[in-house]
Amino acid sequence: MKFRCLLVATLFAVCGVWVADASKPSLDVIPLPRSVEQTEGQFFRFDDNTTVYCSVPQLRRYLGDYLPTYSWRSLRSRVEVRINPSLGVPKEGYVLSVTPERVVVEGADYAGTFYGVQTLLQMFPAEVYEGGFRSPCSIPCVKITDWPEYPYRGQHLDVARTFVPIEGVKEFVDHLSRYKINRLHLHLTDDQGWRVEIKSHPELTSIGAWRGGDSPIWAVYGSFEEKYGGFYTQAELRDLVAYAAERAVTVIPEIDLPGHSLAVGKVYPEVLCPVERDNTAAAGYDRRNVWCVSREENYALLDDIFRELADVFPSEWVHIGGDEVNMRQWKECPHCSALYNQKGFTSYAQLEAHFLNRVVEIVGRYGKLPVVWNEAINGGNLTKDALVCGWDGIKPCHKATAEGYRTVIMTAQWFYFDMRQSAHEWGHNWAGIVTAEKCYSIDLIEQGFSEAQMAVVEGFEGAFWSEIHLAAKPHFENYVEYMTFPRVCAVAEVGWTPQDRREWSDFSVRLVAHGERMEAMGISYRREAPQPPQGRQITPKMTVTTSLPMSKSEALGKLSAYANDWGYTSKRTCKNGDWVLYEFADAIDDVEVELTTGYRHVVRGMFPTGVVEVSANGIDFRHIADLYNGSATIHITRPVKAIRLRSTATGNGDSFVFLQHPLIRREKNN
Ligand code: TNX
Repeated sequence: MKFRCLLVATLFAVCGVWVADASKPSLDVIPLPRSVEQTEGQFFRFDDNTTVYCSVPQLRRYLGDYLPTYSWRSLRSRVEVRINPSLGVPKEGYVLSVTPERVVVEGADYAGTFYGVQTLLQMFPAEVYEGGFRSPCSIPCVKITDWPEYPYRGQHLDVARTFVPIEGVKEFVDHLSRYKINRLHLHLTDDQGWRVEIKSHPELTSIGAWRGGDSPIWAVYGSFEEKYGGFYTQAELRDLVAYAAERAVTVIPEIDLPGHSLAVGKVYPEVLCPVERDNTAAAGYDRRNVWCVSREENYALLDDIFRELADVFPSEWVHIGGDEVNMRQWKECPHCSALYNQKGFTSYAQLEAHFLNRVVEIVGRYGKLPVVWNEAINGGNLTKDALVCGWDGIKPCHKATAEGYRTVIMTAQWFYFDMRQSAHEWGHNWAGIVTAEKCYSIDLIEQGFSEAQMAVVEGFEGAFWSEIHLAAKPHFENYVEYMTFPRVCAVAEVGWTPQDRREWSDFSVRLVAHGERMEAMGISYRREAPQPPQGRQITPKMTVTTSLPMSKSEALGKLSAYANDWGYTSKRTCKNGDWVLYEFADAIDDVEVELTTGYRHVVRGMFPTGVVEVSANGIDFRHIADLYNGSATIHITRPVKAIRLRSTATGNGDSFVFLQHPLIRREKNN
């Protein structure tokens, strides 16, 4: 027996599951538990005869997918899982004790017990996530006493820009719950779509859930010709909520108000301020997206919406938005400006808070508390009941906490998972490159938060905004997973583990060990930075001209000189036949040319459809490629004097086209 234990110990040491260092149990659990003590004995051995007694029916069902689990005790059940309210650990806490004879998981509540189970699963070989293990296995004798540092450990998912079918959302929740993430912030509405069924107003989804094609909602981020979208029925959302609850995850729905509401405005134009607009720059497309504050019927509509929403989502919190409101629409509105004067406001941020306070009243009617984006507190008159999501830098988080608002830290520079993880890959970069290490590095004391401010920090949240998701899809097995894992593991630990126990060097080692686990869980996580494009960039002498009027007079000169790596906007959107011409002083040959209309990393401001033509003499052009999402990469193998991009679309959802210089690379061996 002794020999077998030794053998098992050696085997696991080799496999890296358990390093048999007698003094210090080294598990690779994420998030790192608060306290791990080594106990008497070496291992508990799981074999075909071991069964699990679990007294919590909901958890028994869950655990049954991994281990043989029963509702009664038998001689063989040497593993026990139960809730023990008098355990003496805080909310969501658990104690997991392993002796050679028994394994006991006890949680202070359902969530705590669920987390004890997650820690237990992480002590097994990765194959447990594929539905059990193929051979007997041993886990080290330890006593883990654990509870979270912060009550809110969230992940946000933007399903408005790119729709994620309900099964995908459930799978995402399943993955998040492995790492003790306990909030899914579901961004259900935005300019590009309304994704939640509201039975009293079916047009919100029958019209508002679709963009592109013949929809009144024009596409901005891909999908121009095809009608694209989708929505969740209330039945599907109830199912999601139950599924998430089984995994100790609360789903917080967001209806983004009063801005980001172009989709609603297309369905019910009367909710917008009655201001006439000159929309010629946008090919006639009206891009107003802000609810009118002074139209009383708007609050009746919102009442209907939140009444139904509250019935579907049991969460005590509901997110009501508040970010990036274009207040010019209110200034121009005779009714809103009259209301502004009548209230004696001195800034339009106060008018926004006035609107949101009315929404707070509505959600309060249905037993809910509001969550808002950080701009919502700028007027100084928003209710203190609100939970603030600080996204727009660390300053707004300082402000919110200093004013005593309960605050979730989701600052873009650390927690925006739509940001790139290295220079040469898909993603935004307006908040910089956000690596897992960057995300892990947040330290509120270092960031100057006082004790009083820290006391109102509810926790942390990663955000996945999905403007790029749709266009990225063909290139990734699962773009959401690529962008969120493993960064969300870092958020999980930031929110769970006390700061003085967190160390990147230690976390990163554990994270490597989790590669195998994430794979077994079926997560297409990001493994490493992709290769940068091959070849040497060159800047052959060139002149750029275009049929588009440019916003800045120096634009074309700068583009011709490759002098601005960002680019320039035009004064209007594209029309069918618009062109951009790159003429070279000397013909280029044996090069790869990357051509982009729109932002290079965000498919916006582009020629939605169009062609690439090349010319050997600068006069006669031939078609060589089509633009896809505004871009094309061509390989030139015969001398070319000029390249022309020609739009075959009128309108791109924006009131501008964004132009850049081409990226020209000498191909290898040249
Ligand atoms: C800002 S974050 C936004 C989103 C965008 C995101 C892109 C926030 C409250 N507003 O609408 O998707 O940047 O990174």
